[in-house]
Amino acid sequence: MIDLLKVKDKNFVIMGVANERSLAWGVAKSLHQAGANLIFTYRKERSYTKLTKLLEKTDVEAQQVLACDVNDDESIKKAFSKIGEEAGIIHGVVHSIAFAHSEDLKNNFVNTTREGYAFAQDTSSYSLIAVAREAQPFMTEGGSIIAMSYLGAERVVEGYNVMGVAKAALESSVKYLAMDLGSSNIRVNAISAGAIKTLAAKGVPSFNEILHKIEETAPLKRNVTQEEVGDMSLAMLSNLSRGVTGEIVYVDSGYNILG
Ligand code: 1JT
Repeated sequence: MIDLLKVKDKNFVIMGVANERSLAWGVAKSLHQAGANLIFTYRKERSYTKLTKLLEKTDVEAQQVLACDVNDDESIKKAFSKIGEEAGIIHGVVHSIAFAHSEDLKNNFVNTTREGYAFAQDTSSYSLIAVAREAQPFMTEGGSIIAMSYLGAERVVEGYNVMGVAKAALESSVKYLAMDLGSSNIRVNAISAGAIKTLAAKGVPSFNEILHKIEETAPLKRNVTQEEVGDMSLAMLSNLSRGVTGEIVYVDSGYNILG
């Protein structure tokens, strides 16, 4: 078969696998099927344990597994210099990281605290800029960076609150980064994924309602899967999307087009 993807034996950094349901794990599975080399970063010890178990029980292999705390510039610098040392060239980065205090997703948006706002922005949005800056020196053959977003960035989705504002900043950052890094042939895009039951969605009281509404009303009349997000991510990381940058690509059964 002709190799249209051109990801085989290339090096991809995947940030944000917390467990089997993580979107980042979906991306890992798709990249692995296509023959890519995978480098994982984690923050929590718990995520490291889960990731190790996933790597044991599947045929997905890791070239490297490193700690990286995206709230800490030094930690990001250290992780990427270790990756650069061992892998040499980085061809792609998957940013699948977001966090906010649970009270900021439960309370009314008007009660968002200054600290909660800053924390959501720092973890979920600024981190992409810091990661792109540290990855760039190693992306000497050009490449692709993707981030994960959600419809709540542009529309009011009840309860998404401070995360919606953080994702709005993330989507805008994708566009400014695409402009900056374009001359190095590094593309930057976001996937706006439909609602999927991940660890992040746990504890969202209205989540089942959201899933049902999508089944009833979205053009495809069903919810999307982690694998579908993984496959579009693969496309955005691959040579197939070489003319696309600064874009927000929806993998959401078409739900976002509804009026
Ligand atoms: C975070 C959380 C980021 C949940 C997220 C997320 N991106 C998507 N989701 C799922 C979701 C969450 C809510 C929602 C709709 C979808 C939680 C931890 C912080 C990061 O509201 C209707 C709240």
